[in-house]
Amino acid sequence: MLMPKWRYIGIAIGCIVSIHLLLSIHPTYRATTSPYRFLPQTSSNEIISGLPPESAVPDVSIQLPTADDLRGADLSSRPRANAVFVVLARNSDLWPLLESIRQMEDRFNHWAKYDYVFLNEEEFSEEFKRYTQSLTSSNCYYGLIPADVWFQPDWIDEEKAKAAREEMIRKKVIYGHSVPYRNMCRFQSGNFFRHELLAKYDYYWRIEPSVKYFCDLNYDPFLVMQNEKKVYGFTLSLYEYIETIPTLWDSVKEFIALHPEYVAADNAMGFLSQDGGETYNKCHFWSNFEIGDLNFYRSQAYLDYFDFLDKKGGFYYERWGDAPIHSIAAALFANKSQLHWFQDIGYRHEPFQHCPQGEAHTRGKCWCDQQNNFDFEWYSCTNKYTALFQ
Ligand SMILES: Nc1nc2c(ncn2[C@@H]2O[C@H](COP(=O)(O)OP(=O)(O)OP(=O)(O)O)[C@@H](O)[C@H]2O)c(=O)[nH]1
Ligand SMILES: *[C@@H]1O[C@H](CO)[C@@H](O)[C@H](O)[C@H]1NC(C)=O
Ligand SMILES: [Mg+2]
Repeated sequence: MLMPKWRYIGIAIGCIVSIHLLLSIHPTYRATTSPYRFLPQTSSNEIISGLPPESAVPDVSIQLPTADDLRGADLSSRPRANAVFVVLARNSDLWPLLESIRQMEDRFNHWAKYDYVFLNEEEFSEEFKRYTQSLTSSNCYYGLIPADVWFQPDWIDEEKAKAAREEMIRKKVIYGHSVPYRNMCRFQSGNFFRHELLAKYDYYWRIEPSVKYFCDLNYDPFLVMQNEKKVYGFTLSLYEYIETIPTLWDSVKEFIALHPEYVAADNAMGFLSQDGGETYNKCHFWSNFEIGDLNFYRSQAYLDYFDFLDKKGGFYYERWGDAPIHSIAAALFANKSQLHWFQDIGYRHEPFQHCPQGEAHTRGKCWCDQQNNFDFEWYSCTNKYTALFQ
């Protein structure tokens, strides 16, 4: 009988040898020249239970270091993306926002060390700057949004906009009364990526106040975006309130009739429509979480698309949200393989959450209840996403 100590050492050596064998035959690993050891890629599929067949969700070559690889490792020369966290916020959002930032630091950014850009149509207070910067060792930049890209444009007929707001109040549409909310939606739809503080970056991850990040992230999702040429990453999807977008789809159809060349060959129309584009099923990725390619928004296709929609006035005559605006563009102007469901990022924005299932939950040391998971609830659209790959 071996002494317990020797038994552990034996097991440890056994593990190292078998991991080494596994890695040495794995192409992703062989191609990697990284300062820390990577585990082989995980099929996105094996981390969820009760889901459609193996091939349902595209395989992603996520390179996964273990938590131990990261602890104390020298990551200074690790592969990085040119990426940034983007936070649109008011000074009054400070405290709920700190909850989100603190979690992002604890779960991911303490080792990844990406910058933050904070944007506001008013000057950020000294207090806001001090407390946000105090939570991170990364660079924080604070930008003022120019009035002409924030406020309701002069060419909007205020009488008509006001009548629309009053109608929405009557119908009890959430934020239906609010002009600032509409300014926010329009800015997030068509202008955030043009802010000068974002000019030097290629990828962004949006953070909102009062959200939760449940799991440790031991790989860099920005590198997934970059290596796989993804343009849009999400965790949650759902149906939009039709009262907020009654004429949006007609406008989109008009636009793509004018510009069929912008529609990607292998697009994700099936996520948006069950009749080949005739009607919109109201599905969208929930944009309070999004990891995206800024150059996608800077493309002529997106700029023309936003401009066309903006001229329709629907941000003010209705209450078009940035979630359907981003989602429709990503689904139509990119190939479906360029959308990515970040299944292993546990996330909550009231009142819904995505909780990683099975092995991913363990690997991420997630603290969400796996039973509390919106993915395949009736009001989720994620089954329309997975169906794209069946
Ligand atoms: N600077 C600024 N930021 C805003 C304004 N309105 C909203 N935001 C920010 O824009 C993002 C979206 O606003 P939210 O109020 O969270 O909207 P929502 O997620 O649809 O609704 P909630 O359920 O209330 O979270 C958040 O990051 C807010 O901090 C505004 O008037 N000015
Ligand atoms: C989509 O894929 C096709 C090949 O299937 C390719 O020709 C095209 O350039 C891709 N479109 C985009 C927007 O990447
Ligand atoms: Mg919010």
